[in-house]
Amino acid sequence: MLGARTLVMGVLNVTPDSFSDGGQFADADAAVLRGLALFEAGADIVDVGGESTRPGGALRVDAAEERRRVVPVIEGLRARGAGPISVDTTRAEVARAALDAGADLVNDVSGFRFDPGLAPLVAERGVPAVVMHLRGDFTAMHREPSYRDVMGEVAEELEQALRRGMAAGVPRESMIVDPGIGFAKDAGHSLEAMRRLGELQRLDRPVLVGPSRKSFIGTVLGGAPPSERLFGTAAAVAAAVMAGAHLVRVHDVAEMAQVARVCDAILSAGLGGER
Ligand code: PMM
Repeated sequence: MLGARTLVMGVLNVTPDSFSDGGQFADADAAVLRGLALFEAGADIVDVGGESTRPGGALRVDAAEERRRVVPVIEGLRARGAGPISVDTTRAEVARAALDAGADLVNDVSGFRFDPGLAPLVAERGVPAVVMHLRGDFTAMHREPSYRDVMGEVAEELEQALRRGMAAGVPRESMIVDPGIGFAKDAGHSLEAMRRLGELQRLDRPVLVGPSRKSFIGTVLGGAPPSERLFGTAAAVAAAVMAGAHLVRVHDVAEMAQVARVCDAILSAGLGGER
């Protein structure tokens, strides 16, 4: 749907634990350099986020702080001629400031559920948006998720997210869907969602998948910590591309761009160039 090549979205988390403790400006500078390095390594888009959604790190920062983290980084990247930038936020206030600073798209892990002002803003600005699947809020989403049919329900709830967007005036064609690997899903749910990714094609939208370094990989690998999930991430990225993902959201951009390129080549081999 986006062409023959899988796009790579590089993760740029601007949270206090992400960079050295050299103060706010030093952190922003370091984040800008890191973002430029992600493009250099092959990222097609860099996703800038100022709020951690990790289990245990779920205490929400306030909107002003989230804005203070992401805006200087987006401005810095824009000033340095960086490529497309997305802002990873669930809040309209943060998204507005990020778009004003030069962001090109909005990545909302709540699928237009947390902030009723976000979809109208996306509509008004005419930018694309990622709608991700998530149940509950930032705290509840890590507790005992339960599904009868994980991918059936994810697809149905993503359709509802698309409808929330459309009701606010966001064209269906400008939304990208994401099954939300690791969000309100235990390891078994995440693995099954990865296996059944192809079922999201019925939504007729590009699919983004973010398996990078996530805990389901650690579970499969007998408790490997995030720093030891590189090959597991490569396997998950390969599986996602082979199952039809159009974009992958990853931390290890150079490595995963290679994985995606090889999978793309396999998918298009013998087909005369188009997948
Ligand atoms: N995962 C995280 C944050 N934002 N956005 C989308 N669209 N999809 C994801 O899977 C996703 C996301 C959490 O991962 P991180 O803390 O490693 O960035």
